[in-house]
Amino acid sequence: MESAADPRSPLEQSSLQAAAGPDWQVSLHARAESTNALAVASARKGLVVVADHQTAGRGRLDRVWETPAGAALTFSAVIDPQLEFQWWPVLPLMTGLAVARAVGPQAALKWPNDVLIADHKICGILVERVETGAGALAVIGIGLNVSQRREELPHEGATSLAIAGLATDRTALLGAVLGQLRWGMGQMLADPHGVLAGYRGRSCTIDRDVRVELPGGSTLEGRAFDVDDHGRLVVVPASSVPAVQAQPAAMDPRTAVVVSAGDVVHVRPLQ
Ligand code: BT5
Repeated sequence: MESAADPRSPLEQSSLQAAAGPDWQVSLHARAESTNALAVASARKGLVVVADHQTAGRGRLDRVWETPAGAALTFSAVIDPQLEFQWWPVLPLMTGLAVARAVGPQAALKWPNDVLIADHKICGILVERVETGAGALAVIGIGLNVSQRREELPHEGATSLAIAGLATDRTALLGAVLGQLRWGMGQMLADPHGVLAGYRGRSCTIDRDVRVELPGGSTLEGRAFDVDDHGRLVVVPASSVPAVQAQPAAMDPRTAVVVSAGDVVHVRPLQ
């Protein structure tokens, strides 16, 4: 196990496997370009690819996920969600909820699936779908900033568990996140609406003024009103918010725009 004194001591295969438990098969790489790439290439249910140092982490839309050696938890878990197609878009949201539950009450969710602490990004999530002869598997990629110091983070809007004063044992964190992921998968089958309710309960985007950068290059400004049952962000455009200080209840949801993909900037908190 990692010592509390040195959160960057190398990860160990046997300790990770013990923390993960028998539902998962951990494959530890001292160094790998992208755990998602490795997991997609050899996807099988229960595989968990962990990199002690990930050197070319993938974000969404070909962006990069940057983490120094030994300072982050970077891994990809392969699951067989057994979900109807309509529920697949909720998987990244469920993953964010699982990470937030593992991190603790300070963690909040920025749509679609960033985990924040004190409005700073602590975790990024990339879910990829892999078609196999026996159906579709999901590769759940999670990058959690653990012991980075401020100067080791890629931008001012990022933070780490160490900066937040939270526990930094990467082995224990892997076990905690996988445990919550297992819970989330069960909930997705039993009560997906409950997962969305849990997501909304930890959302720090709902009720905020936002700027949404849409895939086509256009921008939508307004107030985030809700996350709907398909996991989409419901935004009331600024032009139809009667007054900037209006309370959410004063908005007319009939003027709302539903966004299924995009990057959100939190413009300012609701007063
Ligand atoms: C994400 O993309 O946030 C998904 C990141 C997923 C990374 C994991 S690590 C394990 C697995 N294997 C992989 O190859 N990937 C997954 P996106 O929403 O597009 O955000 C990317 C943006 O986050 C970048 O453009 C940076 O601005 C920012 N960023 C990069 N590294 C960061 C970090 N360590 N902490 C906070 N923000 C970061």
